[in-house]
Amino acid sequence: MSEEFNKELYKTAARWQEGEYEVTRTAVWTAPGCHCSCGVLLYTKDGKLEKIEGDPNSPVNRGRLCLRCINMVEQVYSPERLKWPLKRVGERGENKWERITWDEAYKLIEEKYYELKKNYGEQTIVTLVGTGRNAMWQPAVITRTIFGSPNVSFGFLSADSCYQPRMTANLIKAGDCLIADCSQTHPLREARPEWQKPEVILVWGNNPLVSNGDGFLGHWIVDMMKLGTKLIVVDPALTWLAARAELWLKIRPGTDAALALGILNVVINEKLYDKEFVENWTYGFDELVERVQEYPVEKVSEITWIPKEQIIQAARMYANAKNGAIQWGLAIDMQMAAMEASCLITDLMAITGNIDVPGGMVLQRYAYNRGKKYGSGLENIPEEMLLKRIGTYESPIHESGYTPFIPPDKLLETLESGKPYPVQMLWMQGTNPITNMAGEAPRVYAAMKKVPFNVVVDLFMTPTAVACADLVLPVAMSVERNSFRSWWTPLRALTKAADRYEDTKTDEEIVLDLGKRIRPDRFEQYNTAEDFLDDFLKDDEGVDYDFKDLVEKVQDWWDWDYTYKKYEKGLLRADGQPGFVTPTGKYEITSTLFDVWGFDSLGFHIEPAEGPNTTPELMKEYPLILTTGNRLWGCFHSEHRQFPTMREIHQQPMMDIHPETAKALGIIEGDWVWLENRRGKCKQIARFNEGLDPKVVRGEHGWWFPEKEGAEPVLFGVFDSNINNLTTMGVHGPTHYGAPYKSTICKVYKVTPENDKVTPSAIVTKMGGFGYVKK
Ligand SMILES: Nc1nc2c(c(=O)[nH]1)N[C@H]1C(S)=C(S)[C@@H](COP(=O)(O)OP(=O)(O)OC[C@H]3O[C@@H](n4cnc5c(=O)[nH]c(N)nc54)[C@H](O)[C@@H]3O)O[C@H]1N2
Ligand SMILES: Nc1nc2c(c(=O)[nH]1)N[C@H]1C(S)=C(S)[C@@H](COP(=O)(O)OP(=O)(O)OC[C@H]3O[C@@H](n4cnc5c(=O)[nH]c(N)nc54)[C@H](O)[C@@H]3O)O[C@H]1N2
Ligand SMILES: [Mo]
Repeated sequence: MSEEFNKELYKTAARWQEGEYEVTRTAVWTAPGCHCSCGVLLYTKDGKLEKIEGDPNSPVNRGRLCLRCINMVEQVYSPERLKWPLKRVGERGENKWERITWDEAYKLIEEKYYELKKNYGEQTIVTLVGTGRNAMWQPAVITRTIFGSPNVSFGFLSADSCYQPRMTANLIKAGDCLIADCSQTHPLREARPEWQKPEVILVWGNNPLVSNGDGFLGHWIVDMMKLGTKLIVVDPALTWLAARAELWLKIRPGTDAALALGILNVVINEKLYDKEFVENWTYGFDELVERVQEYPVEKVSEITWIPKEQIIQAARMYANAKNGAIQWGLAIDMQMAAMEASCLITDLMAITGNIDVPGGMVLQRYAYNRGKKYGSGLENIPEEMLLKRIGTYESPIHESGYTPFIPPDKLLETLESGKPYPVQMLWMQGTNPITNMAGEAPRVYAAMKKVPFNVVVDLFMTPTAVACADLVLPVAMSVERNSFRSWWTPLRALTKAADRYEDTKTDEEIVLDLGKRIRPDRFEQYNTAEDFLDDFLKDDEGVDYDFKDLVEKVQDWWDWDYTYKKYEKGLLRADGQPGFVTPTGKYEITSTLFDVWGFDSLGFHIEPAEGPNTTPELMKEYPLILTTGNRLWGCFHSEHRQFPTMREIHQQPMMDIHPETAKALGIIEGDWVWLENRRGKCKQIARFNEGLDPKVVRGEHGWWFPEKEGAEPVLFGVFDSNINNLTTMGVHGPTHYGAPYKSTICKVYKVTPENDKVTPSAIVTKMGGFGYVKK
């Protein structure tokens, strides 16, 4: 470990006594929600968490913590937490429950399972999972290894439009994922002799200081800025980083593929690319040269609303930099041309010679290849069962098994039509679809109600649980669980420090308990959840350690492969040859896999499904472009609304609007306004934002009101401010990846006593919805 860390001041042991506190040095992940897993010191007394500090010796966060973590004590002891298993007693939606024991809950699940298996087949059990929390492999194992069903869906996230397009582009083109190199997780950090800071970071469709998405801590960018790195930011709104950038490209939502083509046009035509890399390591460059000629900067400027000069300047600045990183985000995935934009931006990283170089984009795998995630348990699904996956036959990426998921939009159609078979049970672990994840939430609500038996495994009584669940299982929080994690950040133990809250169980324990009951043959070797973790940790060749080692040697387990230019050194491919893990061994600008799937592997622009150029008629009624879901400091998706401190910071849902636009609509800042389009409406509070184009508004996602009545028609007010009353399901580009969550349209008008007599929640739960039928 580096001398940089002050061992005198900050201990490096896994656990010690400090006065009356026991201090556990570990990391937290979820629950409650987060992508990050920062290093922490947990201070407990008599098994109770009393305070939490950032671990100064953690190379990941170096002592820093976000407000949600600092607020952990309030969250762990929130009286709102689910305390024991609950069985529905009233009608669905009445919010009437009876306390049952875990044994009774498991018996109920077993009974259902055997009944469904006998009468309908295991495939009629479908699992919905959420984003990258510590509830990824657990529901996957329950579904595939225990229930034997092949149907795991990324919740109801339309067109898998989070991270899947970006990762797929990286993987098909470069064979591995590409992560911006801020020397982030190395103990020596900036002191590594072989490292150089990125001269430029292009922050694209991402607000990393708030979101810290996919394990990338936003403050690493601030660290780089302090070293002199310059920023280019692509965002329709003026973010904190955009305000400090050399160049801010204020893009029209949903046109990022066009911008990428414009930038590539300049890079290629001005010959700013890395000729050596292109010549020796790429496949299909000439086709890209041809393609970008279709996108001269004038045309791109028209499509994206970004001045031509800025596109040229951005291209020159990024390509001329000695090394440049791209920190990209969700907005790339949430558009029709998500896959196309992802491919093009990956190409930009490649042809500028920024792959696997210091301060560029490093080719990464999970630490020690320990990546137990959504694909877990697939090895237990026989071929004939795989053929029963819902909806995959229409989407080559899904059918080929390239993703472990089934397509969410097709799942919705299946719930509605009962074809190819009626779904009999939904297992939801770590997702709250109608509140947050699903596009067209009212439609998803109606479809989920039709499923005969639903289980929710969560921390809180959510609107989804009240509306649809028959059984609710309470889970433990991060500080109460033993687990581990590996992502683009090092492998780390998550060590239990606090006693278990009431009668909750960890996600891992639920896997074990159910496994022992339903598939004892597959679970007989495990006695505790820790045995299970040991097994996961040990299954890679060559490394022999167990969970206990991981906990105790907390200081030793920081790992990232920081070798650069691995493709030159034969370090990527299983055959030991130089090259990338692709069919051609080259970086694939035109993808052989895309050819097989029948997709155009060179990116192109796709207009948003609704917008000035596609639906000019509709724009007369809904004249504003709506982007949704910009992240909030204190809330992770639908979570955190029940914690008083987080609500003090985010009291109500806010929508951003340009003051001129608001003025023309008679709206003053702080007014409640309706956002409405063909599919529905919701209300949020207007907040002025001069950094937006006057024709663009932004609405927050994930809002419900735990303080309101749970029973329908109120249902915690879940549809009242739900931006997903306005978004879509079943609308996406040709690859089935990427839905326009961040580029739809709406109108905005003031809420008045007259137009606010019937709440959207009542409309959806009692009046059959907003009446929109897709034509
Ligand atoms: N606090 C908090 N952190 C989170 C989450 C959370 O809910 N809360 N969610 C987690 C998850 S699952 C994810 S995927 C990540 C996502 O985190 P990010 O990738 O940061 O995504 P967003 O905050 O949705 O949007 C980022 C930026 O994109 C801009 N934007 C909107 N539309 C467009 C567009 O069409 N093009 C471009 N270029 N930009 C656009 C928005 O104005 C915003 O500033 O955050 C993760 N982290
Ligand atoms: N309009 C719009 N909608 C969006 C987005 C947007 O930008 N705009 N963003 C989308 C994106 S990128 C994503 S990834 C999805 C995310 O959607 P989801 O990941 O499904 O997030 P939530 O709906 O908040 O549901 C998460 C639930 O899991 C519970 N939970 C938290 N931690 C744990 C745990 O460790 N174990 C278990 N068992 N449960 C846990 C929480 O209490 C919560 O009820 O939302 C999407 N929705
Ligand atoms: Mo996400």
